[in-house]
Amino acid sequence: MINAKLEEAFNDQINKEMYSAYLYLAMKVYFQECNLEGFVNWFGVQYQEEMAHAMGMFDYLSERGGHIDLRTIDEPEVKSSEILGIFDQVLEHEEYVTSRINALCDVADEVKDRAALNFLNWYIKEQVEEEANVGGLLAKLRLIGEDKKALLMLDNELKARTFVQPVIG
Ligand code: OFO
Repeated sequence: MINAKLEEAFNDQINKEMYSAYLYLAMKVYFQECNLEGFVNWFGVQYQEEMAHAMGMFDYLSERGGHIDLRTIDEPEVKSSEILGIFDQVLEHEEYVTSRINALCDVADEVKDRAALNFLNWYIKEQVEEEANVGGLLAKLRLIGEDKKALLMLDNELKARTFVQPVIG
């Protein structure tokens, strides 16, 4: 049976992963309204990934005999109406999620749950990848600046991203 404090931390993180999905869905709406299909696709995949992260923890908590407590998901706020500003927010959000995963690991460490720490290693690696991907996109967007042709080329590139169901844990 999972420790109650760790169970609470997992439930909180499930909610945060679902919020991430909801935030990226709101960003997808923004790009739909700009008719930038590649960015729409990118955020659609991002949404699917976040839901997979949430469900990975959902399934794990269930496997460990924990109680899953589904909570209210906050309304997502897209803070900028500029593409660069939106990606700045994505990076800031991912850095926040990384800090929350680290905090979840701290709880697993505190209650000496080695199995949970082992499971959470997947999320640690995933966050490194997520931050690197978004950082790379931000660097490209900075290079592009006001060049609309280059932006359309990047949009075209982003159409190729596909969702691959991750094997978590
Ligand atoms: Fe779930 O990794 Fe992004 O937020």
